Amino acid sequence: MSEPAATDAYVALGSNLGDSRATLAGATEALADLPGSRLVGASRIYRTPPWGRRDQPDFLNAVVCLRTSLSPHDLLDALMAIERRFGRTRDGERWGPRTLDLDLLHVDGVVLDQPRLTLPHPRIGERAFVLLPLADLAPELELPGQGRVTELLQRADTVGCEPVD
Ligand code: A4P
Ligand code: MG
Repeated sequence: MSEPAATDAYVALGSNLGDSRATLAGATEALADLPGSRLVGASRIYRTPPWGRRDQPDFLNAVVCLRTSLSPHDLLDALMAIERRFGRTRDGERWGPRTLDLDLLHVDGVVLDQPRLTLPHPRIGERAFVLLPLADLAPELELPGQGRVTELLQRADTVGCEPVD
């Protein structure tokens, strides 16, 4: 039986509770170990001011690229399982502090508009904490319906966002 074709998938990592550096390193390893997947790139790590809800600690953010034969829905399930493994709880509070947030940003060739999975992630263009690390990996990437990463980054508010390594 032939293997399903592999595609590039971009995953955003964020953390602002606990040992965020160790969490991002551990989560990157867990992503690289997913079945049918390998890590093809990892951005620098950025310290970023909290977006959406200001009264919480700064975040560390990064983006990784996986080449994977998992379907987008299977990949999303795997991201949620890794979040739980790193102590993520959902208290229903939107944009609140978290040990680990993994968002699926984009999968090459895939556009989806479902509540459970929207691709590309609909809020990439508003978020310097996603665009800065994504531009480390794929500045020329064209996000369907949103535009090219470098162009979105030029319009984003990057004040207070700094690489930490
Ligand atoms: N969902 C739909 N599409 C996707 C997708 N492409 N990737 C659904 C991931 N999930 C997707 O997510 C809510 C639902 O979105 C899921 O059930 C999934 O099926 P969630 O992770 O349960 O909830 P959440 O993380 O609180 O919501 P959301 O909207 O993902 O939060 P955000 O937008 O990630 O905001 N500031 C800085 N500087 N850095 C940050 O990383 N993060 C947040 C969290 C706020 N402020 C931040 C940061
Ligand atoms: Mg999320």
